[in-house]
Amino acid sequence: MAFKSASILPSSISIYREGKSNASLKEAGFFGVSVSLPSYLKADCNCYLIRSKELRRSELQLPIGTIKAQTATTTPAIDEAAPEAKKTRRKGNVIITGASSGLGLATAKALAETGQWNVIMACRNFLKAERAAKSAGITKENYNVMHLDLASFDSVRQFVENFRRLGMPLDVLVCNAAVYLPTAKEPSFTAEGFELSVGTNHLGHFLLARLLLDDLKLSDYSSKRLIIVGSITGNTNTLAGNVPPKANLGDLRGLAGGLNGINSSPMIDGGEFDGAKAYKDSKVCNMLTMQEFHRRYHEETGVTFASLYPGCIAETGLFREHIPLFRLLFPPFQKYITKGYVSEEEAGKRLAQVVSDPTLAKSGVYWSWNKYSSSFENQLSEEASDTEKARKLWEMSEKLVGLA
Ligand code: LMG
Ligand code: NDP
Ligand code: PMR
Repeated sequence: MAFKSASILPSSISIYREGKSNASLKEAGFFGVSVSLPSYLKADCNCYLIRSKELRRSELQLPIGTIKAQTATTTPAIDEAAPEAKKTRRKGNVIITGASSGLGLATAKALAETGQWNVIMACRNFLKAERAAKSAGITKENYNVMHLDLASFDSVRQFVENFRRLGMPLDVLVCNAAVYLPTAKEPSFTAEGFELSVGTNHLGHFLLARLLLDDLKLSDYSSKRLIIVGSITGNTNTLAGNVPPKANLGDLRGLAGGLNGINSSPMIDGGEFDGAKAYKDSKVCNMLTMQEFHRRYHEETGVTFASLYPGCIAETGLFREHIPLFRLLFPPFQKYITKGYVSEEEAGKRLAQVVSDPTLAKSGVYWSWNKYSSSFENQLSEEASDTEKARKLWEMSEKLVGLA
């Protein structure tokens, strides 16, 4: 565990690397500078076609996996069971967006392997997702692939409808999918005309999560959760968050204008298009949204809302648009220099913990891991924990996705 500072940072900026919070450490810094910092600085049947079997499941409110694993005669026993026993007997149902590669796929695998979870892989490319699941060795009793394109509100709404038709309870939703367009010179847009990174990573997930909250509320699972993947690069209280261009939502004027690049800027803060900044801004939105969900709904619904930085998974598809030299140097840079590197498998286990570990049930938390892979509650940057900005972001996002 280590909190580090670097000479490129102004003295007022605080940074951390992986480490326990609430500690003050002294260690050689990133550029050899030694500093002490306080803690806070630092294809087959796995599709959603509705068949008669599913309709019966729908009536019974049971997950597909339960039916596959048990005979019909065992199901009434579940209904008759004492409430506590009922809570723990069935498999959990978890939707993971963007489970066709990287972190999402690794998390799907980690959860499916336990035999305790039915993973709904919500993906824009159905065939790719099926192939990915197969080559990852996820067994078919433990997953379904459903089509979801977060860059289209129609697709998000259609997904929710299709999921509801399955009749299975929803216990955990993981908003994981993302796009990163660091080399784009011009913005690209979602179906409804929002800049693609914020449109996909934030607005698509915002609509999805708002709609599926109703389903989560109905779950009788022991711990129901809504998880939105965040990142260190959106947090300007870290070294990684200070690599230009830095995240900054400003006064949200671009978002208020519709992020369409026509009569408004494509950037949330109203500035010139910058793909790397748009991604980092979208991650700030993800972390603010998680906290606003927590403030608005945790008490009323009992749902746990959480975000996380899983570590730097330097080889995922996220960097597919970056220049080849970056893709070549970035993994060794993270492995040997920053030591922030984490494998897809390890990152998947971390997110799987946030999904299912009873010790990570606290709501409103941004989880990180130290170098021994122990989780801790991390501190968000000033902007990523700004309650007023979170409220404004929520209200504007509601309008943009058509919920207000
Ligand atoms: C922005 O540039 C772009 O403007 C934007 O469009 C978008 O692309 C965005 O975030 C994406 O980037 C930001 C700028 C950072 O990025 C760069 O200029 C490129 C930096 C590339 C860094 C990639 C990591 C590769 C590092 C190479 C090291 C290879 C090491 C392999 C080691 C193997 C070990 C066995 O701009 C800044 O951050 C400004 C500050 C720059 C600080 C100076 C950088 C120091 C480099 C630190 C690396 C240390 C290298 C030591 C080399 C040792 C070699 C043995
Ligand atoms: P990947 O590119 O490997 O995975 C992203 C996934 O999102 C893919 O499955 C992709 O689908 C999917 N996706 C993209 N656009 C859409 C869309 N419009 N609709 C539905 N799905 C879509 O990247 P990572 O695994 O690295 O990223 C996963 C999460 O982890 C992201 O939220 C990212 O911000 C976060 N993260 C990543 C870090 C890293 O170091 N890699 C660090 C910190 C956070 P397809 O396969 O079809 O392209
Ligand atoms: Mg960063 C402790 C140092 C640290 C960590 C944990 C990360 C994570 N990065 C660190 C440091 C640095 N990075 C430094 C010193 C530099 C300048 C050389 C640097 C550069 C850099 C670039 C150009 N880093 C990057 C990029 C990207 O394009 C990645 C990005 O910003 O994607 C949005 C990235 C990342 N660095 C990370 C992590 C986790 C990323 C990727 C993804 C993300 O946040 O989702």
